[in-house]
Amino acid sequence: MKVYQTKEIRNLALIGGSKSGKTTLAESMAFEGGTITRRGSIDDKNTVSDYREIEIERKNSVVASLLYSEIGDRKINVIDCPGFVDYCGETATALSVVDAAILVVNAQSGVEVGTDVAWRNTSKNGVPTVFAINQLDGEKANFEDTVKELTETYGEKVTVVQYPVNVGTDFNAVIDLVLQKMIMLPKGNGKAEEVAIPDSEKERAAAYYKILVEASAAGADDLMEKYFETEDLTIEDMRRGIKLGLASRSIFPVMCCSAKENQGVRRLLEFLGNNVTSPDERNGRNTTEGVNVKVNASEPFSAFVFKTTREQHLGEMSFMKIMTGEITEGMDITNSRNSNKERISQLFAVVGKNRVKIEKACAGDLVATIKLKDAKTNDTLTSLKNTNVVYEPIVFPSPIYSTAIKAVNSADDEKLGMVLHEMHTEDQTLIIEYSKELKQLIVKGMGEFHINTMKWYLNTVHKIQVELFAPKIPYRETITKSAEAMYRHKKQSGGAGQFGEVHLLIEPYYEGMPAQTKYPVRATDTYPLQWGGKLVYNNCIVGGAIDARFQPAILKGVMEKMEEGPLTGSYARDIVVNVYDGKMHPVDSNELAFKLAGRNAFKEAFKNAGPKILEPIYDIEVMMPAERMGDVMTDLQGRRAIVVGMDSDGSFQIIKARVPLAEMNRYSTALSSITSGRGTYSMKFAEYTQVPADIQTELLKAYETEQKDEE
Ligand SMILES: Nc1nc2c(ncn2[C@@H]2O[C@H](COP(=O)(O)OP(=O)(O)OP(=O)(O)O)[C@@H](O)[C@H]2O)c(=O)[nH]1
Ligand SMILES: [Mg+2]
Repeated sequence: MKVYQTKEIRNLALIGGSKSGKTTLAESMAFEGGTITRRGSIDDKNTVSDYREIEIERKNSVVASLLYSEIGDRKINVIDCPGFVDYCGETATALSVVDAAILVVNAQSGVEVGTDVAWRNTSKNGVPTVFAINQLDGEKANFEDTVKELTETYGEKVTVVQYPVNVGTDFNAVIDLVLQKMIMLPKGNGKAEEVAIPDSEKERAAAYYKILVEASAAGADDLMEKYFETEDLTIEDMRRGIKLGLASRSIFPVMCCSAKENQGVRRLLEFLGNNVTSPDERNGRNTTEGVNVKVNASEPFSAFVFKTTREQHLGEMSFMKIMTGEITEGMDITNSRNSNKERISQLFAVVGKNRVKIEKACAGDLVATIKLKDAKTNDTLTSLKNTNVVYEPIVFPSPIYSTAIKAVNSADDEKLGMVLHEMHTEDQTLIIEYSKELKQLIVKGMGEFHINTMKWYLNTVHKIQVELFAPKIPYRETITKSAEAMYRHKKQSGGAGQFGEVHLLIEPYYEGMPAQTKYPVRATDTYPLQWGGKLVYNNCIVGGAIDARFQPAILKGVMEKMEEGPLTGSYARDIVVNVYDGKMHPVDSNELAFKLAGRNAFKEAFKNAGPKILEPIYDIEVMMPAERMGDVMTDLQGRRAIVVGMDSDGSFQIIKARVPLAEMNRYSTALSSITSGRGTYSMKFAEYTQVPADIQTELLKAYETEQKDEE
């Protein structure tokens, strides 16, 4: 294979609604670009892109696949992303390394949930976007309605560059306004043919052309001026305007195809090759020090690892975008994260499941290698001369769905932990945490479907049967008023006895509070707690009632009870402890005795200090189509939410609210059903607040029952 130079490379992501035809289009692109010789199909389960067992079984994409096509002297790299919103981490990956997106829209169903999500991702990342209206051969295809919906939803910058002469089973030609030709598109693998626009289409073509010219004028100031003066542009100017406007997102060209029948695909590739910028022309990638590095072939080698996968028979495969310089087989490189030296043993151009061995690749290219000892997603690889570069990581969406997980057979526990860890390295939107506090292994993901995919892998590939259940809520305990207590720990059994007596006063802690004056404080220490909040420990002992050497033991006893709060065993927080009196025994007093006395005195005082259970509150932002706002609001109110603001984004409304975590179990599934899949949300921890009295009673009861069960 030829070594492609930076200027000859184009990097694109195929994104869009689930089942709009991205993988089928990727297949036809690979076929047209000569990298496969036979077109597979989703129904025959033999595409190069959806080759993983789960993808074949489910007939949808789960993992983004890299493919490429060779068209003329260009190499067009395409990342085929899954459309299902739970796999949005894959889209985030792709959009962070490409220069444009092909947003595939199914002409049989118009704008869908996934279209919206994909669109928002391109706007958020500022990625130039071309719409490919697919499935024009489908019986229910409607081009005009689809375009109307697109312009209504995404604005007038959505501009027709091609339109189909007929749609449905008769789909066999498009009018291409850039070429000013009609392109005859035979179904299957026949060659497209350009002919003059027939008289019957001239009027329609002229109407669309007028809109295209006006839209392309927005691509550059001089074109705009020219257009204002003459209300027209030459074809060359219009073409220049499209290219510039695409890059600056002032035009979103609409192209036509049938991926399944391989109609319009070659022209789409040519259009992309001609109009999408080469990797060196766009913004580069920032380093962690904020320096923007542009793709550049003449610098020493550096690359960004954007994905790792585990491939059958090959092991771990690392996908990288070469940012600067070039990479060659056998090259020695360094991983900036850990300064590990690595050797590039083999280098591949990738077409889904197929790999083509290459010896060299240049800046801008997307390639893969295998057998790196320790390269992970987001790592920077450099040549030995360039080791101080570290590229900024991909920002993945935060997981919104949590579940507790355990192996059905406890003998699998260790393996489960290991496999989950491996899965996280391949999919960073899957987060694994062992919660010491809850004593549960927690998995967080992008939704119930995402978690089910994880379960499928565990069951089918790794043969681990698992159980999923709702995670416990990390409650906290605190007090609302002052209280005093004393405790005497006394034990006389046989030989040496134990004796310690502690008197203490506890108070609710708040920032900037004055010290109590009843018992003058002789020494004070503030302990920020790992689980949030503080413990202030005041030594107020006078006259040597308790030796200073026993203070650490008393503190330890208090801390132990803070770790396992007196009400429900949850962590306690925000308390001031004043130890003001006590007694010692000349022989029997020791650390253990004072620890137990401290612990029990604290527990006693806590009970009388207006103890309260606190629950975690999250800030959530829910986005939904305006017409579903009422239903979303009603549902949120049923979850004890407090609405704090509202906003809008196009035809979408945003509700900002504060909701107790305890009410958010399976929210993504509920929201999806209320909004027919069109709602999305994000959530972030805000604070701990007291639970309402009825809920406190319920929790206390539940804890009591749990304790009894354990006895
Ligand atoms: N009639 C028709 N069907 C198509 C076309 N493109 C795709 N399909 C069918 O639509 C279904 C989904 O196609 P895919 O290529 O898997 O769609 P996708 O967008 O990759 O789906 P996800 O990856 O799951 O989001 C399959 O049954 C395809 O055969 C097309 O151009 N015309
Ligand atoms: Mg797919």
